[in-house]
Amino acid sequence: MNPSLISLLRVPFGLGGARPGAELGPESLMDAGLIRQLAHLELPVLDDGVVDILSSDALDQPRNPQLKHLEAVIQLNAKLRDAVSDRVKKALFPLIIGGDHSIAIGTIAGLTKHYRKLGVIWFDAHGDLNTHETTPSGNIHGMSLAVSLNQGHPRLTGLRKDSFSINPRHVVIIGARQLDQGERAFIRQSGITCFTMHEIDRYGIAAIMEKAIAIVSAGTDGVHLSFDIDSVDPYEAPGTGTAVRGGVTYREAHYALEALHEANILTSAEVVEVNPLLDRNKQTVKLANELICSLLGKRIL
Ligand code: 4U7
Ligand code: MN
Ligand code: MN
Ligand code: MN
Repeated sequence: MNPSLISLLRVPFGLGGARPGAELGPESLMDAGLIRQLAHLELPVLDDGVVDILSSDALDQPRNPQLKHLEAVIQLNAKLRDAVSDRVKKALFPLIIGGDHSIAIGTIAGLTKHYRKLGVIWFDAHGDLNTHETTPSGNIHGMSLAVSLNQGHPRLTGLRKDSFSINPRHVVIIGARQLDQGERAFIRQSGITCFTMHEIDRYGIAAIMEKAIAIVSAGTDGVHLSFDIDSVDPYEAPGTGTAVRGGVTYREAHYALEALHEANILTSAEVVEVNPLLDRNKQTVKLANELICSLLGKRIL
């Protein structure tokens, strides 16, 4: 990672997902000592504020079952896009803590106002490649990678109108184990690389990270990590809204993020989908903080 100053942005937003609680993620990570832990690593971190929706007006829009809470998602992501863009302009390293995964729309829209060829590593049990036409749930957190690749409802892709497009060949999903029909077609047709749990089992996490790092860093001018905590097995990370068993282990998750630190390719990162209301003994909250520390260079020796 760049030695640059880290701008920590908190995004207490949960309306992109179905289950209440993801909006409490940032507060719970802070309460569990995130700032203190980062200070311990002697990292330059700027506690850089909260990005939230302005009013609840947006929550009262007519219900669209294919795009739930569309107005709130748009309002939040427009603000987040502009905040992230501002931090990149100031040469800061944006570190975003969510919040549900719909916030990746704003994060990535802000990044791609500057990065012309952004690479993306998307850790997730899911593909987040649905559109309003393929979604089985209507929850926009299942559409954020599609929107970031300019696919989906024009109100959502419109958030990216002043942003550079991302080449799907510079996108790698890691940890997938629950893909919907439309998402499989999307992956096949787009050229995205998807390392499912099957490939992690076969090659091991070290080889997968090596391949992923090569793919996102060749011919790109920046690399974003979007880390959905549900990529981790629910045995280790029960506190998340759409848990799927058979995920990456505690050690695999740490190794993956340590390898990203070592590779020194990231220009931004976000951690999403921590839901303290569904957690057990703050296990998931603590894990999220530990993983952020690994990503930013915490070493065992
Ligand atoms: B998350 C789902 F149908 N694919 O679209 C959908 F399985 O950000 C889940 O990865 C999406 O947590 C999960 O609703 C979104 C479902
Ligand atoms: Mn996700
Ligand atoms: Mn997920
Ligand atoms: Mn989830």
